[in-house]
Amino acid sequence: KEKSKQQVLEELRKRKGEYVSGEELSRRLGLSRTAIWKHIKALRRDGYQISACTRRGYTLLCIPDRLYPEEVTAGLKTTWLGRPFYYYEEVGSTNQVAKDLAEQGAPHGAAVLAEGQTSGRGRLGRGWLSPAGKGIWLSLVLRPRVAPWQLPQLSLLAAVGVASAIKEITGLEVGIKWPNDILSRGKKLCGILTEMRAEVEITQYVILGIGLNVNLDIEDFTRDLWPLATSLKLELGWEVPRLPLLQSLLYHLEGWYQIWEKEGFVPVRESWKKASVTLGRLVKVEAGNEVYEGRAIDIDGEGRLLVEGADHTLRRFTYGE
Ligand code: BT5
Repeated sequence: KEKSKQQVLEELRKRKGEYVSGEELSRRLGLSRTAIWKHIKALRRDGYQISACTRRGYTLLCIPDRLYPEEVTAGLKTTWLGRPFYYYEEVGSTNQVAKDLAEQGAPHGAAVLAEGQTSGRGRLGRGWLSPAGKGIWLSLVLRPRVAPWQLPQLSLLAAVGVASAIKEITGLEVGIKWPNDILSRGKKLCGILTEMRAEVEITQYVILGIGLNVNLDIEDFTRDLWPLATSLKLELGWEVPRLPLLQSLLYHLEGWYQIWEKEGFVPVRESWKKASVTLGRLVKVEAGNEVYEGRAIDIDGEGRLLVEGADHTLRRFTYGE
């Protein structure tokens, strides 16, 4: 039933801008006129705006602002990222769903997306606000063939990929705050949470969680986030279509991942440094129980942040705040 509904949609999509008669649809798809009408009604319930006109038939006016897997994969230019694509209306945390799927053997590149999350996760046990339909709440299952110590590079890579997609779709130049917050005018647009299962030498899988604030209005944020957080809509003043943004995000992430596999960390590092708002600044790094102050000098060849203290000693940080 789902399949023939998708076929009806496909026919209407092919002929966008014109009317297709119920008779023709029923002939092409081998379905009864009643069945066609039922599928039209179901598509409307999914949010597709379809006009029905006596004697002329049906025409697709508008697709819903939903990230349905059929819509996402229809225009997806990736070869492996986002395939398969798991879609949910609402989950606790897409990272948790992705982890469970990875444990059950989900392949490298599998994606989990939810319209809304009820207990979105930040780092270090913090939460992530994820109102329905307003953002891209996405987790990717990756199985990199690298040792666990190289994985911080992957989070930096993710930030570079997100920045590329935002630039392509909206033209907005964003900044990256170490390790991988995406900022606009100093406020957080996107957060990245990397979780993994690894042994000493072998990486089993990495879950790359990306939370991108797309069309949140100020009232969608809790008051405590007003000075700290923003969305693309708030930055640009217009509603950003999530579907092409998501497709671009997967495309750029795949592209950067492939560069990383072939050429190593050097090109990723260059791009990260260009977008960085951390380097050159006085910073306070919190790692574990330790707090270290100094100037952020560079990202080294392994992806660690180099901080020079007042006494000119250099410290390297893999993780931290
Ligand atoms: C992060 O944590 O920035 C990582 C966020 C990752 C979220 C994605 S969504 C898809 C996937 N599934 C999940 O369950 N998680 C991932 P951190 O650096 O710890 O930042 C968390 C802090 O940012 C919170 O304590 C708030 O202060 C703030 N915050 C919460 N929600 C926010 C939002 N929507 N936009 C901006 N800031 C937010």
